[in-house]
Amino acid sequence: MKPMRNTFALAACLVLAACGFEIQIPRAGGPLDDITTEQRAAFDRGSALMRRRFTPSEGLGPLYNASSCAACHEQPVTGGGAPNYRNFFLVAMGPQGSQVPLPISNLPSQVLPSFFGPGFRGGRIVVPVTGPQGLAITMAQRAGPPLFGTGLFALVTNATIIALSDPDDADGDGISGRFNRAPGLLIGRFGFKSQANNIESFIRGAARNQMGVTTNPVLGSGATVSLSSCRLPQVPTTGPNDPITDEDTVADPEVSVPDFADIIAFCRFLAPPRRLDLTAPAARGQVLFESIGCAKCHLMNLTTSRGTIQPFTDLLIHDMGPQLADGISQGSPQPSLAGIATTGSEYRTAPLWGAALNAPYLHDGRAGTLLEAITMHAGEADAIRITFEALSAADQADLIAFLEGL
Ligand code: HEC
Ligand code: HEC
Ligand SMILES: [Ca+2]
Ligand SMILES: [Ca+2]
Ligand SMILES: [Ca+2]
Repeated sequence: MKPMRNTFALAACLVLAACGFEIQIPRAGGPLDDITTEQRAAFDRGSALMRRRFTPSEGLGPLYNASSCAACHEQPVTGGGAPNYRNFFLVAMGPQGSQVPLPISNLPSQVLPSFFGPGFRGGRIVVPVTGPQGLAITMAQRAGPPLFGTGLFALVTNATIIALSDPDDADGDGISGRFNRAPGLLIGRFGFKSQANNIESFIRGAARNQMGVTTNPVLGSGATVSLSSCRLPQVPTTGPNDPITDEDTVADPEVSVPDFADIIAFCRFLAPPRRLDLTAPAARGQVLFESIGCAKCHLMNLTTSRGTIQPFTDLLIHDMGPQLADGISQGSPQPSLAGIATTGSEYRTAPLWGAALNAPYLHDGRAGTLLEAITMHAGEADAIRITFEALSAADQADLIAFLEGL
């Protein structure tokens, strides 16, 4: 038995050596390379704080889904995404466009918490089929997305996003992406529907709604991309310059301002994944990716105030058809001639950098593989998906090889 195992170990070492040591360098999880020493120190402290598990006596709850940020942002390393068992539910009451959180258990947002802290009644919130006066109840799932490079979206100017939008498909290519706006009419970049503009506000919402952890502002409205005032996207009663409080007995804020600043620094400075060298199949795949139209939404190059990045998104929201539609309306989308004021079937073009590291895919993690994610495209992407499905198996494999190297 023992010699056998050694033989396996030796063989494994030889295989690794033959592949070179490149596979051992993590492709993601490190900081941007042009940050200062102090920013780097804040990033490192922030990484540890992402993994910090809060206990009820430190402020966890009273309602929560997870006890740390990393619970939903840890695959394959801190700052990544999460497997489907970490999915949470959104519950919205009322018609699209004026949806509100469920009027029970002091829910601060549309995020449905799975757990109750001490002092609160145990068990789960029972979601009624319809609300008071027969108001519609809409439920949807969300899967934790990777945060690699996400902070760079704050450096894309509003003018860039506005110039990319084509709400009425004036150029007739079948694609009518529009920008979404956070409350205060600020152009959105963050979240699955580009519903948020200020990354600090977004994270304060996550801490409150996912962990029951309260925070004070660090930069406050100073962190909005247009530097004007804005309200928290998921905490309707609190502005970005206001402290968040909750109803447990732990003094607020439950995370100190310096610690919270480090968490924000981690999210702002987390670098995009390192791209792999372009293999011959991947190079052929890139040509197909562009020629069949994937790059119309998954835009290769995006200009930022610090140079060009390759996130493969336009940060616009697109109608993805009835199967992917979730009936949840977030933000105030750019007006269009079609007059649709809600985002129930629209999503931000998913960034494809690090695609190989990002499974499961789509807003609720319903796709387990890249191929599945592609074949679930509809709506504005209908014609392009049909073109993809008509490709030979070899061409499809090349296109996926391209995605795997991003
Ligand atoms: C229960 C799971 C869960 C927890 C816990 C959680 N997140 Fe998230 N996170 C998500 C999901 C899901 C989204 C996408 C939400 C949406 O857009 O509706 C998200 C989005 C984000 C985004 C924006 C990503 C983008 O592409 O625009 C950031 C930044 C972020 N989270 C940081 C954090 C931080 C920091 C914490 C801890 C304070 C945290 N998250 C806790 C699940 C979670
Ligand atoms: C009309 C715009 C549009 C076009 C065209 C388009 N996509 Fe997408 N793509 C999206 C949107 C929006 C999402 C996110 C949908 C969701 O979250 O439910 C997405 C998600 C994805 C994902 C999942 C990524 C993740 O992390 O969840 C992959 C992979 C993908 N697209 C690849 C492609 C490929 C390959 C093509 C060309 C065959 C293509 N897309 C064409 C808009 C588009
Ligand atoms: Ca608390
Ligand atoms: Ca168009
Ligand atoms: Ca408290």
